[in-house]
Order: sequence, then structure tokens, then C-alpha cells
Amino acid sequence: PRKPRVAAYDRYMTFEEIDAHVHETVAANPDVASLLDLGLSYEGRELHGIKLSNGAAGQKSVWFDCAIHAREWIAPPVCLRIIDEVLADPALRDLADWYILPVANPDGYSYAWTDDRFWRKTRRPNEGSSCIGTDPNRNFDFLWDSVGDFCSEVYPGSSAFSEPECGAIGNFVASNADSLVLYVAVHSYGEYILYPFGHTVEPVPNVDDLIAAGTAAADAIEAVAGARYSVENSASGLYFTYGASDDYAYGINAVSYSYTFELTGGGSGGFNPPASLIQIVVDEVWPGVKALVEYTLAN
Ligand code: ING
Ligand code: ZN
Repeated sequence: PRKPRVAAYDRYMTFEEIDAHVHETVAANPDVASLLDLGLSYEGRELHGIKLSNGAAGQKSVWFDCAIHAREWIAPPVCLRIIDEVLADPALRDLADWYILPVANPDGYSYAWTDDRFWRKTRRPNEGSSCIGTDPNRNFDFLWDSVGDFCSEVYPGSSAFSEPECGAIGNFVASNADSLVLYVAVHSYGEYILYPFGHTVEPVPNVDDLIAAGTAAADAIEAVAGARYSVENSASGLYFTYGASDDYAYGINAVSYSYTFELTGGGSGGFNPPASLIQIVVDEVWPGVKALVEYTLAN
């Protein structure tokens, strides 16, 4: 049987460690894993993920990205756990092709290690301001809105897809719309499973399916450790937003199921959970991911 290269869940990994792990995993499993190369971040780091596939033509596909917000360190382990599980189980690869991007904002993630643990945005400077960065989860090209100033934590950028990290994901999602069924962005924190849209509380056409699939995921998570993720429209559950990645994937009709997971928080301000929480979170969120994929592929 296959020997998955299991990631570390007892400590946080640096971007370099995660990228090395991605490469080693691809090299060790050439029959089912391939490198997902989405180009470069603003500072030139590789946007490298993994495609896991049984190799059959015409498969449906599912997408997961983690840590598009730099400080949300609890997210990459969830992406790495998905890779471990899908490597270990051929039935999961028969369900769909899996595209997983463990660190969607590598510049910000690296800066959060070296300089500012609570950095959220990208690291591209803003012309005419000393405030750096754009909120990548306000930069997607669906109802993008130029609200806010350079220094805001939710500054949406100078234009839609001004950030190469967002353009890379957006371009992938748009050009794989024929096969994609499910889009998931993994964030922290709050224990939510959010569905579109962020700009309105008006129900979207398949809201009943979105809630049913999200609830299947929440039930599977609760069954492990008792955390109850709340399944909500993102505008009513949190706050009004424009240009979020899950709204983009849903809004351009690339997928019919689109979500933002807000994982369990911890530590100061919620964005600094102790490393001892990693194993607990990945152990409970994986069954939720599995239930979500099974539901969305069957419906
Ligand atoms: N929360 C998300 C944010 O980007 C969100 C919440 C998700 C809003 C999807 C709108 C759409 O603000 C965190 N923690 O980043
Ligand atoms: Zn976030």
C-alpha cells in the first residue's frame, strides 16, 4: 500500500517547509500526484499546490485553498491533511480530482513568521502610501468595489485582481469551470461554514443545497469532537463584503457549491492558536471536508 508523506501536525510549518513538503509528496507519488503550478506571488514565491487524480479523463473536480490571509496559520495544516487523506484512499480520487493550494498568500504568510504575526494582507506596496498590502479576500473580480483606504485591513486593491495571488486562483477557477463542482477557501476563525453571497442576504438560487451540504459537513465535524460549526450566508453570519474568493467562484458560475470555512481560533485575538490545537482541528475538519465532497459530488 501507498506510504503517504504525512505532514507535521504538532507544530506550525514555515512556507519553505510546506513548499518542500508539497514537492516531496509529488515526487513520492508520481502516479496520482502532480504539481499545481499557479505562477508566482508578488515577491516571487512559488504558488505551488497539488493535484490528486486517478488519471481518468472527464472527472469532476474540487478546490481547496488555505491561508490566503497571512496570519491564519491553522489553515495550511487542514490543506495538508486533505492531501494526506486523498493520497491514502483511492476511493476519494475516484470521486473527483482534488486541487489543493496550502499557502495561497506565501509573501504574507512568510512576513507573519518574520515580522508581524498578525499580518493579514498581501505584501505589495501601495503607490503613494507607506501602508503595504491588499486584502486578498476583497480583491477577486466579482462585484469588486474600491472601498477603503490603503491602510485598511480590508483594502481591496487598486483594481480587481491587482494581486497576482488572487489572479492566479481566479484564472484557475474560471478556466476549470467545466469540471469544478466545489470551491472551498479555508480561513480562521469562528467555526463557521459560510456560503455566498457576501454583498447580500438575499438567498441564492440553490441556497437549500448549499445549506444541506454545509450542514452535512458541520454534522460530520461535530461528530468527532463536538465543535459546532454554524452554516450561514456570509453577509448575515459575519459582515457585508465585496470581492471575496468564494463569491467569485460562485458568482461567475464556475461552481455551484462555494464556501469559506472559518476554523477554530485561539490565542491572542483568535489568530494565534497553540500548536497543540492543530491536531484537534485537522482531525475534526477532515471528516467535514469528506462529507462535503461526497454530498456535492452526489447532488
Ligand atoms: N474572514 C473572512 C474575511 O475575508 C468572509 C470572512 C468570507 C467574508 C467570505 C466574506 C466572504 O473577512 C476572515 N477571517 O478572513
Ligand atoms: Zn481570513
